[in-house]
Amino acid sequence: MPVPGSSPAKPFTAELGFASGSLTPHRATFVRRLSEMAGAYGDAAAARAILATGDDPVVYAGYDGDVPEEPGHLLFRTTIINPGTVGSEFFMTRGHHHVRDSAEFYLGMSGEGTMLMESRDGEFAAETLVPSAVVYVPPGWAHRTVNTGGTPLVFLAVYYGDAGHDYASVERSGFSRRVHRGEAGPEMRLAASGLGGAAG
Ligand code: S6P
Ligand code: ZN
Repeated sequence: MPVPGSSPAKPFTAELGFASGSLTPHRATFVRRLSEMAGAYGDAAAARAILATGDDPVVYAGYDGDVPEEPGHLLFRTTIINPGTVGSEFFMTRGHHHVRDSAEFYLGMSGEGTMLMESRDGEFAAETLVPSAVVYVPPGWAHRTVNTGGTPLVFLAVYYGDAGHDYASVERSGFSRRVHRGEAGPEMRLAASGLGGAAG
């Protein structure tokens, strides 16, 4: 049954490039460079130093499936997070809440990473995102994805057509944990402040 007010979308098939993150057909693409999210990283001086060289690396990019952003539809989007660090903190997404608290799931397609999730009352969770993993994000949990590997981290996200994205709350207080390159591998560290308040 069509949802009142929604676009009369027809059935279709899209093709996913598991290694590249390509999505064919797609409605739009997006690119997020370091200059657009330098404040997200714990080491502001390291972010400034990279940008001062004149380099503005692409931290992540992706493709939006050709689906209307309307109630009743399921949006799907690929993301490709490049490998890299700012200081010792791994490249990651800005992270967001959905405006309408609603669930989402991610499918890992290539590379390795960690999803940081935080509920509105400050509960924290982390899940590993690797090929074949399906990670469930419950309604009301902010989420950020971190590339902890040496290759691009590629994944598909599926979420409600009217979910919307709220970046402001994450920009204000960040997540309570950060993921750094440690001597023995990725290390989860407490941030100076987070969505759940001061970490410690
Ligand atoms: C959408 C889903 C992902 C992210 C994407 C970029 O709800 O969670 O597709 O949009 O990984 O992250 P961000 O935080 O910049 O939207
Ligand atoms: Zn989301």
